[in-house]
Amino acid sequence: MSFIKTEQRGYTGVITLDHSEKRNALSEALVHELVEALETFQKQNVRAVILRARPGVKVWSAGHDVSELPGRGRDPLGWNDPLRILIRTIQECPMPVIGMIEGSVWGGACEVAMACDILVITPEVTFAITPAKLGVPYNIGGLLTLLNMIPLPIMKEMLFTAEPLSSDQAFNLGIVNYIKPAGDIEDFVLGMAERIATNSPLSIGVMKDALRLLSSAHSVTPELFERIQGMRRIVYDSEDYQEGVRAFREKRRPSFPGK
Ligand code: KGJ
Ligand code: KGJ
Repeated sequence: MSFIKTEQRGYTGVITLDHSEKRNALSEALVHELVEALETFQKQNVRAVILRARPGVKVWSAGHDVSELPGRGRDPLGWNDPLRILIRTIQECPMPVIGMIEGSVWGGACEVAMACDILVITPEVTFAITPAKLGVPYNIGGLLTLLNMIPLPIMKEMLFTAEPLSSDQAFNLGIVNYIKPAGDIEDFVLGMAERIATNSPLSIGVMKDALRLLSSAHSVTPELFERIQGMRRIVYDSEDYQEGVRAFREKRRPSFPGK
């Protein structure tokens, strides 16, 4: 079964998320296809990638596949979790990835968007980061992806309320590059990708990697790392985590005991 569609137009590779039944949730299977598509594009000398969903969707992606979150007591966002693999693949791929976004963007899908190099969105787009609705402790690398894009007070508001950020706010904060009407966005993004493709891919790839390395150049001591991991563990060991994931599966509001 295929959860994405891919197309190559000259030097531009287009990946379309195509699993509307599950609102393009980032399941292991979907992420596997996405990672493979990016690797194939790289081999085929693609110079710019567009990551999009089907035209007109209400949900660009619902984020982490909640049905695949592990039970209580295991890190839900460990190093080999599909979301973590996808984020690293986008960040480490030498071609610029343009996120072309229509519809709402949830949880880990916000991080996928923020891992893209350039964002072009339609006016209806919203971004909501929702681990607090599930009792999930977001991981350190993931927080850093977001922190590199979103000012701290806004990020705190998003994480603590789990409410959506509008397209206008995202644009005014410099999180997204352009807002374009749905009728124009495709031509605009394809044009940008073509212009990127006329420039030196070597120069671009090295600058992208250098920016990634520089923007993650925070020194974390082993003690600090272990301290944060220890704090996160309290959360994924908790009744809150169990309740959050169970409530999602049972399609009801969670009631968090706070322990
Ligand atoms: N994971 C797994 N399945 C999902 C997810 C998801 N994230 N989102 C939706 N689905 C499934 C539903 O369970 C339904 O399955 C189907 O997709 C359509 O969803 O019952 P089934 O048909 O078998 P639904 O809810 O009926 O669609 P809409 O009414 O259109 O609502 C779309 C929404 C995106 C608003 C809604 O599905 C929703 O709120 N989804 C969860 C969004 C969310 O909070 N995602 C963040 C997940 N967490 C993270 O990514 C992370 C990393 N985290 O730390 O928390
Ligand atoms: N270096 C050396 N010579 C230059 C440069 C330059 N950056 N820019 C212009 N010239 C020379 C041209 O070769 C002409 O010399 C003259 O200045 C007038 O330029 O043929 P000559 O008369 O002996 P031109 O192109 O006839 O003038 P305009 O038609 O008025 O155009 C002006 C422009 C600024 C648009 C055009 O010259 C241009 O595109 N220049 C290059 C701009 C550019 O890309 N600069 C970035 C260089 N790279 C970097 O700074 C870095 C650090 N980098 O990493 O890439």
